[in-house]
Amino acid sequence: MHKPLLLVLPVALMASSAHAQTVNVYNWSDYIAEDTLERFQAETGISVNYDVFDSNEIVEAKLLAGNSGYDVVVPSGFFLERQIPIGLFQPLDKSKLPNLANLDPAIEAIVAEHDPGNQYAVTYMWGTTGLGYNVNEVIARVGEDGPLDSWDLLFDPETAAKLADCGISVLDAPVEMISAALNYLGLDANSEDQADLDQAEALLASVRPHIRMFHSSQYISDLANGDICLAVGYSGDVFIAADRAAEADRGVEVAYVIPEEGASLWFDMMAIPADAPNPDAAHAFINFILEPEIAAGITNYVWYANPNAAADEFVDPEILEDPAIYPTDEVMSNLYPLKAKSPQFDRLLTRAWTRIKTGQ
Ligand code: SPD
Repeated sequence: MHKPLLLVLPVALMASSAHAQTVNVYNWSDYIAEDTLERFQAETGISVNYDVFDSNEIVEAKLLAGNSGYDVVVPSGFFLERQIPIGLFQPLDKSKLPNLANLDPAIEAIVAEHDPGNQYAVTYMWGTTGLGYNVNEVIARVGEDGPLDSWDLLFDPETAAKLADCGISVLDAPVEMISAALNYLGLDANSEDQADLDQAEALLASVRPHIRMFHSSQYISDLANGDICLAVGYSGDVFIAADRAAEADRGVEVAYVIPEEGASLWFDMMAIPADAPNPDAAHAFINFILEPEIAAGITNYVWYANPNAAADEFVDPEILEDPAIYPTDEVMSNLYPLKAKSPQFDRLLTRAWTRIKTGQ
């Protein structure tokens, strides 16, 4: 009489507690497929509170303040790297993440630079930061033979001046923008040297009059609508803009380029805050994202590469074979990974960035 009860009761309890569970997720904007959250809820019974951000600095400020209320956050590796040692995350319980087996060991090895032993975080998606442009408007101003695959579009003051009237937007992301300037100057993109930073600041200041907007997500719709003609942007976001422009069919053609001088390579990482209210639900969410068809579904919708080797067969061949999304070894050799910044450099960087933005 007692045995069947014992077998049945825990299942009933599990089902009712799963229904009562919620996972609080904080992710980048425009970074998930339309049906991902719905499918997660249908599969696990866990509901999702989903908030979005467009800057690593915002996530970091919330985590540092504590009690963010989030169960899963998705900072980039070069921010996560300095957040792990100060105790902002809890170690993953890998026994709850069987789908870790799907991850590409080559990507695991790269992100272990940020998270030694892959103990605290799992790659969500990864990409590059390059240039998105309105093909017709830019060619009309710089010519077919202009520097269409070069950071000259932004950093050469004469070229940038030609594009000022159709609109230049840059990321409001100091690490990204200063690294791009350092790299363009032939310096180490991750340099923390004051003299190097001064040169990068001077370069950005020289083109500042031609920059219309500092924003890290608005360029998607602005490019798609033809409201700007050049954006420093995240790879997938520019592809989303290109897709929306093509769908609208109003004569706007958007292209993404990894400039010949190189571009940054970054990895956005799912991690569980130390004070997460529901770590079990967080593990369930991360494990779900690691399902091959789910990861592929996100990639197919947001045009970012995923780290999931088992997902490749479900990724649209057009995406899988695009070297600007899944870089070949040759493209990869022209990318520089962003590294964590020290607090000292961060202070210098923040001041420099404020001067650049305010034009002082
Ligand atoms: N819309 C999704 C944008 C993801 C950008 N990741 C940021 C990487 C920072 N270097």
